[in-house]
Amino acid sequence: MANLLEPFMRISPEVEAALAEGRPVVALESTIISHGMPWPDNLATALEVEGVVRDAGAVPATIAIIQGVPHIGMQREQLEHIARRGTAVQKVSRRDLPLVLAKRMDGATTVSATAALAALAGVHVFVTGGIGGVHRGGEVTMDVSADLTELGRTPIAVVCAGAKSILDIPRTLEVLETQGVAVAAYGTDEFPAFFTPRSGCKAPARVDSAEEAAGMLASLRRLGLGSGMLVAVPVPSEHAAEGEEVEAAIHTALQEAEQRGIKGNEVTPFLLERVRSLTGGRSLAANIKLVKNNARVGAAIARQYAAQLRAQDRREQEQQQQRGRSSGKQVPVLRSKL
Ligand code: PSU
Ligand code: MN
Repeated sequence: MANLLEPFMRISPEVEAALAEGRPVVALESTIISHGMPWPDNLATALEVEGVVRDAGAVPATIAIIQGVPHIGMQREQLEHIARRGTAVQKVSRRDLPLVLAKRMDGATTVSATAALAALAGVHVFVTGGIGGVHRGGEVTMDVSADLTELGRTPIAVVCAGAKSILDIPRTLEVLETQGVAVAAYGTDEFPAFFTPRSGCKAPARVDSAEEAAGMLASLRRLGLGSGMLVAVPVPSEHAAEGEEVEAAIHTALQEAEQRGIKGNEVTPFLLERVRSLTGGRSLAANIKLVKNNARVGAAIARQYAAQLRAQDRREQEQQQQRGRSSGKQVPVLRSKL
């Protein structure tokens, strides 16, 4: 099936078929593969997370840029290419998209670029590990991840485990509010802090099921606000990393970043890598478990969302048919296929 966005974007046949039929699709990012985890765990995790999404009844759409073309849904060889090259691949946030496309470069997309591309392709549920946020000291440096402003302008539900405490979590929540992002913690009142369910910050809202989260997404889309939402899933307690050990590693990593003058888009990858090596890889194990848990929840939300759109289509068609008998009007385009 020809795609209107070709050749600017390539949607895999599997993803395209699912979208055309209104079946659930879950977007996945690729910076977590290139910059968030080391080879070969990164490839293994990327494939396993896709498997979790499939097993939960949705189609995974991992997003990355290959020779200047955004791919929505990747072949195994393409994933392996990004995973092997690791940090040599350009990290691509929204601002980097024009350059990477124009120069026909490869790129691993962050939450911001992934969300933008997913929404263009018609995918409205997106799973990741942790989102970017306001960095500690961000009130001075203004280092605020483009992930936050993206959520303010893109109608998508991002499912994550909250934000790592390498970030300033209270200010991250403030910016999300300013951006108009609907933030809900999943099954808890507290906003989770990635490795631990506790951040000390109350979540602005709470949902207790995939159905409730999907209901929020459906409302947000129906209103046409154009902004997005964040579903923050706490790490299951059996996988929570030792809080104190990770906190100590984060403290050391932050000091090192400061001493070495790490700036801009290198800050997050530097901190993630230092925390991983300072905890002897234990944080990586927790990281992998938690992304898979998010994938299960995200796939369930995508399924519920698809079911809600289908139910809405049916209701509207019935109403239209009733009205149509008297006025002869056309039946509207199916909402589940938009
Ligand atoms: N936080 C994590 N793991 C990650 C990232 C953040 O715990 O892999 C990645 C995501 O791709 C996120 C990006 O979108 O880092 C944010 O980078 P920055 O802080 O430069 O905006
Ligand atoms: Mn930054």
